[in-house]
Amino acid sequence: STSTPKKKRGALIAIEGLDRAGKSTQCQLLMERLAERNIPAHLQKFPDRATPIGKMINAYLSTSAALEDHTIHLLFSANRWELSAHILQLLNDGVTVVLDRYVYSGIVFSAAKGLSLEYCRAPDVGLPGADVVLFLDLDAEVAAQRGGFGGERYEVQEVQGRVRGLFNVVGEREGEGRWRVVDAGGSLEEVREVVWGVVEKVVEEVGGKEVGRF
Ligand code: DGP
Ligand code: NA
Ligand code: NA
Repeated sequence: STSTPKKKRGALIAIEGLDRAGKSTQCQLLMERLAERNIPAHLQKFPDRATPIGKMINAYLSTSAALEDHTIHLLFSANRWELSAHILQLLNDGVTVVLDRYVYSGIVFSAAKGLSLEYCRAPDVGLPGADVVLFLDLDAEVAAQRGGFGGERYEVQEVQGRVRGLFNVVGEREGEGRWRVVDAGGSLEEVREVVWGVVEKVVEEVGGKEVGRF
């Protein structure tokens, strides 16, 4: 072909799991590894508590504000939408984006309160689709023993147990190609190497493929 080769896009990597599964630590370790390999990368945490919507979410999570279930659900989704154009831009500029939680947390934490899975996924439909989701899987009891949960809403073992079951339901729908279950019960180094083994391939493979949509 005579056209100039298209610049390789970045990969969209979502890290999911229960509270205390080690997501934020693994995101940090992954960012370090990407930097070592000279792969341009950006870390985006959800919820992003810095925006005006994020401040409302923070007030809800810290239990200083009460919000009706559908209302807070839509705010979490709006928080992802308000950052979606930026994420898309980064990906198309060749930057790999690592997400510390994404639409999957969005679905399961609200579904754990009794909202239907169909309702819960609807507002996120159309967001940039993750190329791969690493689900850091941990028994809710083990999670609770890891220095204990903080005092935020949802950080109780019973809720986390329901959330874990729902993550597995949602993961089955996503299929093995996209959804990778990682045993988060191992050491930091063990988990880091499993995560890297998956991410290295995905970053290589996304190549000329367009960014998908959730
Ligand atoms: P973190 O900042 O990662 O500790 O997450 C805050 C809490 O909010 C955590 O318990 C998971 C939950 N959460 C994250 N995203 C969503 C979402 O989109 N919807 C709901 N309902 N909860 C979420
Ligand atoms: Na938390
Ligand atoms: Na975290």
